[in-house]
Amino acid sequence: MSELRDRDPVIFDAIASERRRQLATLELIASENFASDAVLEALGSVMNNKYAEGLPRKRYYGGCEFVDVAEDAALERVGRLFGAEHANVQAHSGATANMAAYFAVADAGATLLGMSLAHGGHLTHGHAVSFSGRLFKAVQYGVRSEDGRIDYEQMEALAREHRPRIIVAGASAYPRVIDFERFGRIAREVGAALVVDMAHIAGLVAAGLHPSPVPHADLVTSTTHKTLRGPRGGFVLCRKAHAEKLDKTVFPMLQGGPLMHAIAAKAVCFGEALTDGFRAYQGRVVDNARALAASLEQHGFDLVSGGTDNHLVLVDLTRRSLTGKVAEEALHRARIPVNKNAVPNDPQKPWVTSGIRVGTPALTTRGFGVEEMRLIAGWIARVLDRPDDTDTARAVEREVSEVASKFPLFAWEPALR
Ligand code: DSN
Repeated sequence: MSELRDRDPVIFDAIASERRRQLATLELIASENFASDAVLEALGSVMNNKYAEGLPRKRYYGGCEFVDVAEDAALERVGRLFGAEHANVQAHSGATANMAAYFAVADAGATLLGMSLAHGGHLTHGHAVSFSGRLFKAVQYGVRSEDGRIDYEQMEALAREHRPRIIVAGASAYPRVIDFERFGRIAREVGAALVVDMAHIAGLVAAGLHPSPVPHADLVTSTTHKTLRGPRGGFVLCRKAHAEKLDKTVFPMLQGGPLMHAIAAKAVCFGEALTDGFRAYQGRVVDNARALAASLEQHGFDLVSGGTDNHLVLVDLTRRSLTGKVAEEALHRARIPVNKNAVPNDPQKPWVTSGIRVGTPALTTRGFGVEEMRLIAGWIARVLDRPDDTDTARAVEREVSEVASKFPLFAWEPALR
């Protein structure tokens, strides 16, 4: 870091401040995590300097023998981790991974059936402002209002009515197990390709704590930085039959040069995810989410679907006459980052919302356990009981800081980055 301090103090200070922020706050944003020092070392390496369009041993540039080692390792490890027939690890992000998966099996103008963002899906599953809603004819399914669970009957009826080319399963704010087998059955019945976006739950799937989509889907997409705890980026798994089309869709159709430093870091992440320690970590993520959900309920919060099976909890603030925006800002003042999130049938606009989404992957990486989850639920309740009261926020912030200072960024790694 000293080189950076001398050459660019503005950016050095911004990074130092961000590091302090990450240490001093209780990160509850469900899609965030803390990558290991080994991942960050690969990410900040000279592999950044190499152009390598193509695939290992089939590149458009010379001098690729060492980046090939990294990409081969990433491909072998991710294949072993998820039991996939084929993988492509070059997608720059989850959105690009989804785009590549869709265009591997469909052309623009095809019908795509995905879960509505307003019900816990994702922008790239057919929302009008995303490429997925602009280039495809999007049809959207959601969750049942009575129990917050995916409305499989609605999804199947829409599939039979619209005969989509693509059915997308997967979510960014859904706390329950997803029945990928059922999605696979209806996809086969209507002649659709099933694309599963497992970005949020990839770590749980790797650890065997959520049923795998791989046996049921034509293509599976993911990011590497959420529960998987790697560098920011994406990847796609698929059946052999789609392999050639997928690779050609990632490059040259959608992307140029792959980010070889990110691919090296993905290889490190997949290697970590193959360990027993990672599986144990995912178990703690789920235990912590259950404890957090139970404590929040004890404090009188309404939870969408009444609880959680995975790493996240969706809190419905409607009965408290609170918006997600107000809650997010109040918790931010107490150093508890969360994100405002729409709840099913939310009357508020997307930048206001009636809920917050909280998740346990990041704090579990830091070593937080069930006891701390109970403390956190109590702090959330205190702040949200009096969201405008700065004295309460300050008092909670002091307690947060005391607990945060007891946990290094990585429970399993003494070095702080
Ligand atoms: N932005 C991610 C999330 O927070 O879930 C999804 O892309």
